[in-house]
Amino acid sequence: MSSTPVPAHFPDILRQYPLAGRYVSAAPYGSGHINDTFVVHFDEGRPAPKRYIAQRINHNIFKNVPALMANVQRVTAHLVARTGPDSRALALALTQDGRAVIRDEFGGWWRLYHFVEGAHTVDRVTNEAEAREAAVAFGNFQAQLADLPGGRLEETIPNFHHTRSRFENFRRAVTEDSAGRAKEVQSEIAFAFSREADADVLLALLAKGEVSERVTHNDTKINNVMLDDATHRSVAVIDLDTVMPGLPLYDFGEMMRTSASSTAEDDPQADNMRLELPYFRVLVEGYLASAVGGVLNATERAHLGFAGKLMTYENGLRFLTDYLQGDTYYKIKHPRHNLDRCRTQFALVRSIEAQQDAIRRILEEVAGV
Ligand code: ADP
Ligand code: GN1
Ligand code: MG
Repeated sequence: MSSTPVPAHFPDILRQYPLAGRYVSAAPYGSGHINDTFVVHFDEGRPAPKRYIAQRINHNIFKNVPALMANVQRVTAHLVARTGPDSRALALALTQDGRAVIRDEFGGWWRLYHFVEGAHTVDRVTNEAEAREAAVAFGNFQAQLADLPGGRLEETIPNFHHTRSRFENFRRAVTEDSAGRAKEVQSEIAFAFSREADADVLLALLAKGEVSERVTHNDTKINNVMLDDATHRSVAVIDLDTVMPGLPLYDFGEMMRTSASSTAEDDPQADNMRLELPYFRVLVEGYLASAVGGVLNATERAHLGFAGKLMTYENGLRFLTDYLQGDTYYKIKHPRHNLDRCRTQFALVRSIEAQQDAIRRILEEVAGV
């Protein structure tokens, strides 16, 4: 699926919200791989338009949208309360009758967020300060949710970071070969099988109680944190669809995968991809300096580098699985997009392995393990 245009019935959706001003326009927005995101402009008689983010939630991926939105409502309310009156945290707009999500006549699920103004996202980290900001933001985010009331959050995608189950899905995709593509990706398949044992490492530590489950974000890509246009400080963590029980190591690992890498996730030239150690160092510094730093135990701190390798491997497996299944999950812009993404991820796994000694030295220096 590629970027979706604004549907003709979009004004009908907006009419369900008590919005001031005159609807001016809407356009596809951002570079997320999952939902259909649109920026919406309203004229309220001021020089700058009032903006919203409308999203059609991908319900092929999120099977229980009402439960997902119950999570998002709980989390956004808690974050707004935690961050105080000047909060720029992600906030939902509700319909005339107080609903956070609506269903259109075609079965699509929609929600509306207030636009976080004066801030931006980046798809690639361009300097160390940005990487540090992301690490502090996601670390603080996790700490802010440590006392979320109301019981365990719903798992919006069961086994999301259960790497063993991701591996078994991949194995099944190879066996079924439903798109007839297995033959052309033999070397990627072989690489995936060669690292199978990694899939169980964190799950085994969890089973032994050596690392613990918390409320985590689970999709800590750099473009899921908004940075202030002027100060470049983080102002809001967004994309809350996968906020649910997880391991802090998954959040760190996803950051390392996207913020300490040398090129884009979909660079067609996979050999451009390697781990950038200086960024890895600032991510560790930032994560440990954030409010979550104090709660990570020595086992968790010692596995920060491994977590980056695991999340990179897991994403590589997921892209390869989607390629083998004929591109049914992620949005793609061309037929080899998922294969390109898989190749960069496996190149990054190799690079992390090749730099293991340096990673260990940084963890000794910065994390004391
Ligand atoms: P996906 O799940 O598809 O990644 P996101 O929720 O991350 O969707 O949204 C996609 C992009 O839209 C983000 O990377 C960000 O640039 C932009 N965006 C999302 N929500 C907001 C918001 N409330 N204010 C401003 N920009 C936003
Ligand atoms: C998806 O939604 P987005 O683009 O932030 C995916 C992540 C992957 C990522 C790979 C719900 O993230 O798990 O790591 O693509 N989100 C979901 O870029 O599957
Ligand atoms: Mg996103």
